[in-house]
Amino acid sequence: MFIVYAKLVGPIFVKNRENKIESFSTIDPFISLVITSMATPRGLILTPLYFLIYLWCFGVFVTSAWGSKARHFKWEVDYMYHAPDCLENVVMAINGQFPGPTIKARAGDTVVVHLTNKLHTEGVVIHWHGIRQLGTPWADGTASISQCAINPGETFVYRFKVDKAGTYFYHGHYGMQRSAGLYGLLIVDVEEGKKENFLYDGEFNLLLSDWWHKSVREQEVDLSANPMRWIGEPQSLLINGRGQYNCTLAAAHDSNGSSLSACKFRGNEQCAPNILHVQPNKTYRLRVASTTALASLNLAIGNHKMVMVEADGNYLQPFSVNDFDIYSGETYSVLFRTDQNPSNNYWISVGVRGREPKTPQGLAILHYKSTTASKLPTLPPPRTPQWNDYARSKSFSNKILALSGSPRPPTNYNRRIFLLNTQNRIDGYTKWAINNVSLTLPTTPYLGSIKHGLTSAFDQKSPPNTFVNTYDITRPPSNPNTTYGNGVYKLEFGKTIDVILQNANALNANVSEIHPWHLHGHDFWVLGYGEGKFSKNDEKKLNLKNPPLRNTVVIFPYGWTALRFVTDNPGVWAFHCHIEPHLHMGMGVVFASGVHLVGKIPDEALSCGLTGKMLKNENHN
Ligand SMILES: [Cu+2]
Repeated sequence: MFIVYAKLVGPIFVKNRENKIESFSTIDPFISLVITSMATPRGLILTPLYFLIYLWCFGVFVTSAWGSKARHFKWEVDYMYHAPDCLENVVMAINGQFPGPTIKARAGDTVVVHLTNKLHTEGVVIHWHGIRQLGTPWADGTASISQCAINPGETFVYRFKVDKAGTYFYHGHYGMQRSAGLYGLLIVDVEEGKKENFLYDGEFNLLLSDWWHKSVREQEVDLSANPMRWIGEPQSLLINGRGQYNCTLAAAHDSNGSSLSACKFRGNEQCAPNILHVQPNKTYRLRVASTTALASLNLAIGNHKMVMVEADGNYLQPFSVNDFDIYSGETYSVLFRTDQNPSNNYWISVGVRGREPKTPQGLAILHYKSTTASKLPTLPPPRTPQWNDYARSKSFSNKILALSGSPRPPTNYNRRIFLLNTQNRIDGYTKWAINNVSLTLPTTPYLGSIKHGLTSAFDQKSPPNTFVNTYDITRPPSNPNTTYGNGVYKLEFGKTIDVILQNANALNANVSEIHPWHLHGHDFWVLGYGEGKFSKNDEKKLNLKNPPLRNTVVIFPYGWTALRFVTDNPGVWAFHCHIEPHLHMGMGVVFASGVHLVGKIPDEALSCGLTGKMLKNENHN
């Protein structure tokens, strides 16, 4: 991989595989041991019995002969009262925690989650976002695709290998349960005894989300109503599940003339801000994941530059930034150096991009231990860039390149699929459609119905491979009608697939939205972004030299994004817009590949629909 040459003062030097030294200025590294802090629940009395329960609930580590571990977790999903933004509301919680517990593992470990559904009237599943589920497609946690939703009172065991170090998260993937707060972080460290590609003194995790006061049940009804009632912008942005509504932490700096008064905290409120405690003159790793339902975000740390080093569990060619955009479904690691005046504290601010922001910034505090934590930063929070400055966003996205020495994409593709993203209507209902098909999921999970040849479970006709080349992406659809569909793109196993995501005008004139697309079961290479409709001339603009590997990529308004992946993981995989209301309105497709190579699917994953009937009949015979 590569080595960081550290100096007390000066730029960071990175040595790549070819032994060439590259520098990427602005922060001064400092060699020290990696300190990882493990959170333990406060006030837990560890009597022997409780100790055993504690081990069971919060991770029992069984070391295998190879040094990798099986990490067991026993989780219960339920609703609870909580005040994420100081206003009491109902949230989805895991073991009474919101956000859910952070899973920490090492590359090569097996994670085992015994998930019990304690909800009274709803099913549940959990998707492990960014984990490819190599050989375990039934553990991907997508209702109707990889498994049946877990019924109230029932338990499902997710058992999967975390094969690659990186920053990941998990979230609900049934209805809009992610919007209800069903999410948490999944951090995979490098294997025991191996060193990370860069050095740092400590690390922090920030899980970003957006929050509505309206219940998710109502939001779902709103979006499915005729006419559709748009849910609007979120009331708050949450950092690690904490935000502030109707008051501001930065009242002293409020130059926008907002009438919000200062928030008052004793410190133990559920909505009290996160404080990151740092020592001066150290290097920290900040792991950031966005599980927003809608908002595209930008994050900055007052006065501190950052160096981007990881995206979606893949190493980047390091580059320095003052702030960075993060779309729903993406994760990043950045390094920053605490080289500012140590007698001050600094804001970490998160604001909305890509939609006219009606939500105040989310704030956290970077606290230099040389001063008191309660001292509010003297400088105002960093301003979020103009929401519609897309040139700025594109320039950032184009800087994201793979670390030299990373795997390169195959030079040629075997199949290229064009996916036109449009907003449409069906009988007056507002929908999102791909190549004029709005996805509706079947009752039987595809993985089971395809594996067992149950052809009546879904439409056997493939959805269109492309769209008419006369389609005008700059105007609202001339014929906004679309159809529902549940067909599958059957991709030949072991082939190289290109997908050209093509954005277009929505139903209203002069509106084209950002859509972050997320692929399950694979990482893909982002070959490039472009304006307008993808054409033959764009072919030569594709980057085959050092494209980044990702699992989520954005399409910009009126633009296209090209990506490439290899169908090397047998299973049925969702590929969809990560904006929760858009997916709810049909914005996704399903890829199936090599299903005949999938091993024995656990019965519990198939206990519904036609596979459920099949299993019942087998048991009777
Ligand atoms: Cu979308």
